[in-house]
Amino acid sequence: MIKCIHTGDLHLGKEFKHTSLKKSYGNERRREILDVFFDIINRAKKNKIDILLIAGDLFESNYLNIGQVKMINKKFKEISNIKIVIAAGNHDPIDNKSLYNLLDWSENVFIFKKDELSKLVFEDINTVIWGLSWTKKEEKKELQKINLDNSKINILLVHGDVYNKNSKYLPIDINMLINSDFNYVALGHIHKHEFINEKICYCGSPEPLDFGETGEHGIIEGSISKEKTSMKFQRMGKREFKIVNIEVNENMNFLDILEKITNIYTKEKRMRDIYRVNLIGIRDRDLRLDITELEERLSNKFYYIEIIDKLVPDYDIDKLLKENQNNIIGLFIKEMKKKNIKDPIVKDALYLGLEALLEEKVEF
Ligand SMILES: [Mn+2]
Repeated sequence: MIKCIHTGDLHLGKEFKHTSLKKSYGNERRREILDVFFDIINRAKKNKIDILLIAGDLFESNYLNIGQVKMINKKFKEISNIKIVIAAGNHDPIDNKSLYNLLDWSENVFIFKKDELSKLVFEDINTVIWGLSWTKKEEKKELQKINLDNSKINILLVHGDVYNKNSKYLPIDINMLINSDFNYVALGHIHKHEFINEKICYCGSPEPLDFGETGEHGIIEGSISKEKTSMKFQRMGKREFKIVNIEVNENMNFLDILEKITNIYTKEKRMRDIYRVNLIGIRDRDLRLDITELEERLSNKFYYIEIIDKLVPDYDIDKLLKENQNNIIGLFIKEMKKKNIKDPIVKDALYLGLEALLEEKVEF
């Protein structure tokens, strides 16, 4: 039995160019990702694991410098009795200017250098690790079938896409994996952790990178033997991305909305996580909602918040009907009035429909 940590998609050095994020925020995120990387190394040491698997995109080769790579190597050296096996991904490919080739790596670091499957045999722990690295930013090659030595523990380490056969990101035949005798398949590329079955898993990014990566993030950790694989998700991320819908109604003013947003989570969570708030529902037609002002007023209550205004104004239905007796807008209002307009679903449908119709009217 061997103890393993499976990680990948760290994207060390990533530049956060998202326009709505403040500049200082990008620098801080970069540091936090590095901190999570150090946390993983410390955890590997503390839990006395045998192998640390890194399934690609350890860093972003365009943004990391050699000094930072040396720092990563020094950390690897600190856990010299742990084998670190790396398969490069599309953000850190082994090409002619690869940072992987610029350094004498610590003796416990093993990097797959080819874009064809090869194996590393570790006799001392009776384990074979199969893997390949990307050598360019796109990899259309399909993963070929492998003959395994079943007297040993077999692990596959690869950065690729099991969901799309036509993917330009190394398509992998999922059925081939499911029907194989691998004791564990450590995948990278998809940033949300996901077990395809108990032996095949995407580790996800340990620290989430954007609003496409909501929910908990961390590593996969556990034990692997020829008889039994027991790998589990372990939360590691410092912050979470959260997308929240907040319902507004026509009786709420600026301060009411401000208060409602502030009260969504505890102070601890507000100061930790990264929020995108969608304002949904109906607003008072006289309320001029300045989103920038709202964000500014909330900036000391949240670590990070961005607000998206999806509100529909509270229309003066009778006035609109009077003005639009002979067109589609009037017809629409008359139809909707036949239903129960106090029903929130009918009301929403009426206001959303009016918004679309009135917008069109302005355009023509
Ligand atoms: Mn990635």
